Amino acid sequence: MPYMPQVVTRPDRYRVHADQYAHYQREGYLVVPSLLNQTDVETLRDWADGLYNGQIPVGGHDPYDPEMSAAEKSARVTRIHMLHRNQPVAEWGLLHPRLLDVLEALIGPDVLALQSMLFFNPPGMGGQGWHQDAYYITTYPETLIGAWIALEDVDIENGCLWVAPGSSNEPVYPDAEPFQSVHATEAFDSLPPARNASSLDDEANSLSKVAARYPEIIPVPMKAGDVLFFHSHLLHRSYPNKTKDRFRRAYVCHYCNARSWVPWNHGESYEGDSGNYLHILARGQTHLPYAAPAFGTKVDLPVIDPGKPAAGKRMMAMPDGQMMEM
Ligand SMILES: O=C(O)CCC(=O)C(=O)O
Repeated sequence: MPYMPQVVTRPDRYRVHADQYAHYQREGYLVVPSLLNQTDVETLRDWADGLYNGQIPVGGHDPYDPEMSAAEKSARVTRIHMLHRNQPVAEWGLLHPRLLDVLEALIGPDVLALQSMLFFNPPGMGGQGWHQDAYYITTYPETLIGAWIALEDVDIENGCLWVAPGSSNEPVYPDAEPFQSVHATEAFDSLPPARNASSLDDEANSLSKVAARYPEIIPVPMKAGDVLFFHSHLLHRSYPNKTKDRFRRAYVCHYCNARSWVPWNHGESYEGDSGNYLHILARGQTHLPYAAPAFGTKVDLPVIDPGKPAAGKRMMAMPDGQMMEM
């Protein structure tokens, strides 16, 4: 079937600069300031507030008690996963066209939306030790990427993310249990298992030592509406919110190239040998199965005319060493 990626033009389309692309490839992360406007951030934040305060019911959590104290609320929930499967606003945020514009440039053209996580991190809560996201979400070939959307200003005090720039060049350190989280471990001469990945205890978490080999480990302070894109091999972490009166709300979503095979469904079962059919095609096309948005969020997929020849250039090497267009 003839298919060439076609960029959909919109007046607010975000165009990635070559320097931004190179920064992402070199350092393993990229912050795009003000990718979401304040209206969109408020939509996500109001929704997060509704969930946190119990006005919007969340499956799997205790029913709302209007008398709950701040301490009871924060003990009730610090983060919620996969909300895009049952909440229209979560699906809208996951498939936000400006996020997809950047993803199309960094891992596209074909983009599959896999996962969503809403972090509340009220005062005193949250924090996740050093880890690599590809340890948790498997994509073959590995094309996983995270998009960390700041729903309010984040800094060292309220628990922003920290990254080890360049650590995206590390392999994924596998689970102690073989075959659970990484491919081809036998292809490596020595690949020590990740012990206690994500633990806040740096002595227990073996990835702390890998991160410490990097010359700088930096915090990533952000303004509400900024988005941090980060490579799935990048070592990153966060600390608990140290403030007494500020939340650290973030909406964090994961994507991969839609041509990757994804034997993953957030720990849930799936039919057959891959979960691709459960994940939403957000841009482009794929030869693999995929899902459509459940709540009708619009995605820009190309209309393919099977009768139209592919638009790609075909080149041929000439005897004099030059390339000629056919
Ligand atoms: O936001 C956080 O505290 C941790 C997020 C994170 O590490 C991730 O999404 O992989």
